[in-house]
Amino acid sequence: SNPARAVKDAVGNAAEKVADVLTPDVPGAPGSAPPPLEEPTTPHDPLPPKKEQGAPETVTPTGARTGVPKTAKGQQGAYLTTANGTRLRDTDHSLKAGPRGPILLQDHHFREKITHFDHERIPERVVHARGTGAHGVFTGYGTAERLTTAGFLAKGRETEVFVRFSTVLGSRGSADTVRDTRGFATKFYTDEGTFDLVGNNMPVFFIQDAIKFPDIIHAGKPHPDREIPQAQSAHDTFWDFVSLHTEAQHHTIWNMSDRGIPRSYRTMEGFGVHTFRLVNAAGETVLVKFHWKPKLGVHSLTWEEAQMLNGFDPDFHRRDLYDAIEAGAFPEWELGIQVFPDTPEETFAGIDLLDPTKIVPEELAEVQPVGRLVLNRTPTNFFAETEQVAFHLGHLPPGIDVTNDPLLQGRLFSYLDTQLTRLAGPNFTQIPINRPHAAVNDMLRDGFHQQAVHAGVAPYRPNTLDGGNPFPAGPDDHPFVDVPVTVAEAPKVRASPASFDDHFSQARLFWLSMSPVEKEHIVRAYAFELGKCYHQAIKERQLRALANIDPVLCAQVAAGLGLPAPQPSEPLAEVAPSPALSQLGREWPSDGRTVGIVVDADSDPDGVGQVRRAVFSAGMVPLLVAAHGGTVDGMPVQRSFATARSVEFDALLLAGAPAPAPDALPAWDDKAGAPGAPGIDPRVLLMVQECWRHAKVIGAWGPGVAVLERAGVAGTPGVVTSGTGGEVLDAVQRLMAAHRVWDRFPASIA
Ligand code: HDD
Repeated sequence: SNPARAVKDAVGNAAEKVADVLTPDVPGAPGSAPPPLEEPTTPHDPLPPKKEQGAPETVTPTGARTGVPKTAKGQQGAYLTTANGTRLRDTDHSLKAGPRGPILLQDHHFREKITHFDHERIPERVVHARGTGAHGVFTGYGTAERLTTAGFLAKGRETEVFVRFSTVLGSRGSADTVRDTRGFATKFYTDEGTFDLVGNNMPVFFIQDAIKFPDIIHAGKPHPDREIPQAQSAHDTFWDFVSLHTEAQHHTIWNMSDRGIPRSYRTMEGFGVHTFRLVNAAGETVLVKFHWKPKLGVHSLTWEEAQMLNGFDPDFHRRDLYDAIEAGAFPEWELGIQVFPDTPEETFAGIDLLDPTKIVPEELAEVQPVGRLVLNRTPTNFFAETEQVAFHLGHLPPGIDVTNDPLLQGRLFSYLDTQLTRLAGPNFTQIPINRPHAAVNDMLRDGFHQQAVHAGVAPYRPNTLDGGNPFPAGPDDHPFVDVPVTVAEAPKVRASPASFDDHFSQARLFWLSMSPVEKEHIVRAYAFELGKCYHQAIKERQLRALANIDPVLCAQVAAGLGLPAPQPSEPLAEVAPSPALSQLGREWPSDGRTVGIVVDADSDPDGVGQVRRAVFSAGMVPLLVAAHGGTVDGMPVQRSFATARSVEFDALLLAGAPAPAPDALPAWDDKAGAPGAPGIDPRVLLMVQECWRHAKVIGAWGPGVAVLERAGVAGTPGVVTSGTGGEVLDAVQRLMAAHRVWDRFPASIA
């Protein structure tokens, strides 16, 4: 398929929408006076309500009205009121005994305002506290119809969804680009009840039994004495645990790989991790694993980029998701399933399907597409939607059931339980973002924050007083089916199956599947993380685990730590690599990618204008970078040298060779300047050097070519210096399909 065409199709008229934002007749763009920003004084209604602001609707046992108007919303009328709707004249001064006097206890408005404020925060999630979400639509392909009755997978069926992406370890205010697993939780509001697919961007987990979850999380969270380090695994308690608890080694090598530092939420795969059971109308079952495949491919940051971004833009992933959606470059994934026969052994190709530390390589069981997800709307209010959304693995629609994976079984308890504290009670499914889109007629009553005004007198069954309502669904009314799986007669034990004892074979499979450059990144990640540990014994113990994965990996990490490489304690597993696990070797569309364009007074304005438009129509985002804000040749400057940093760009174009500006603000924090080519602003040189180091495509035309020559990078792989601006952009875009200029990384590992 033609990637450029795919980009066009994907972005469609949305790219035009972005282009509109920068056309001269839009307020704020050059050529028209910016609108005055004055406080409006004529009372008018607030913004019209959005769908998600509607209050929960409740079906009563007798079908009578609930008393809660469906249109209830947070903001009505033009005037400021108390929480009880009394209009207020003044909210800027407390009621005092004279202008200089003390505040009166009787000031009920003051007390209401401050009391509410004092209670604005709710507990953050105990894990996955840092996250961001978006609304979208899922469309079924109908390809799974033979396997499951789940209606949302039917051909052409559209289902609204809300997705929340997250990191695991950090607090709510921590940085986005830390090395960590990412959460990928999807709420499908199906008309047969809500389905929550609560997955990660890695297909395996640290532990095989949910009872160990507090252990791995206590080990990964900051040390309890000093509460550092924040949002990272590079510390003693994490490595103490994973080196002792070797079933964590497979997930850990994924975390140490580039998958631990995604370029964007849009470029992550998602995995349901566990094996689930699908059941069709005839009651036949199969076992499946869920996969999300991103349309843009799987891409990662480099470690240096990730570290820089944590300072330069700690909200990088959040911003990237919102910007892409608001620009119309809607993120897309295909949902796929790997299908396995539901045999009593629950294994496939010798792999235990109940062991969440194991994958089934795609080469052995193809991922078959069953539907498509498009994220097309950002939340209206972060707290109401993204913070209050509550996922739970027990939110299952008819046609999908669980298996006995002991991690999944424990999760079925934890997700309901955690909301009771986090959302303060059992009625969290009535919060608008959690409200099912299917009709609800339960017999759950009362509790904190009950929103429904239930009618009737008989929330019990059987009853005659409410006319027998609600009625259990018959077999033809499409109820949830608990698959009648036979439970083996077995002694009550605290034990795992013997197959769960294999802790290294798949970590080795992952290592052997990596390209040389990916292997090198893994080595460096281990060397960094273990290098941050204080206890020698922990480093040595982790090296012993690496020896059981691969001798080259172990030797290289040991060299980085300055320690001897131990011998394996068990024979190395004979495993075939899975090429599908590597991120390299394929080409992808470049929708929503960011291209920095450096300009100065000598740049050719027509050429720059054309390149900018061409970047737009290719579905990417051009950012004009110049010495100062404002405009250059009538074009708005989006980044000045003071606000730009290379890590924001996927590719860099130079249409000028800006000289240092001695009379403007100092070019550098340190006025002595920075080393580099004389006559070129050192911040531009730094941008070029960083982009080159991070293996990004760089292009230049006109005076810009001189910058690349002076920076010493002209003529190296992935640096385009010949042709017009348009020709340079074409060549740059072709190279961007591989994400990075991989040839630029020296590969020392075969
Ligand atoms: Fe979990 C949140 C994913 C194992 C207990 N988990 C949470 C979120 C994701 C995952 C994406 C964030 C949901 C959101 O955005 O609101 N968790 C996973 C995956 C696991 C996993 C893919 C293994 C395959 N989790 C796991 C175990 C337990 C938990 C074994 C407990 C026994 N997870 C929780 C939790 C959280 C949570 C404490 C915190 C906030 C929440 O649930 O709603 O219940």
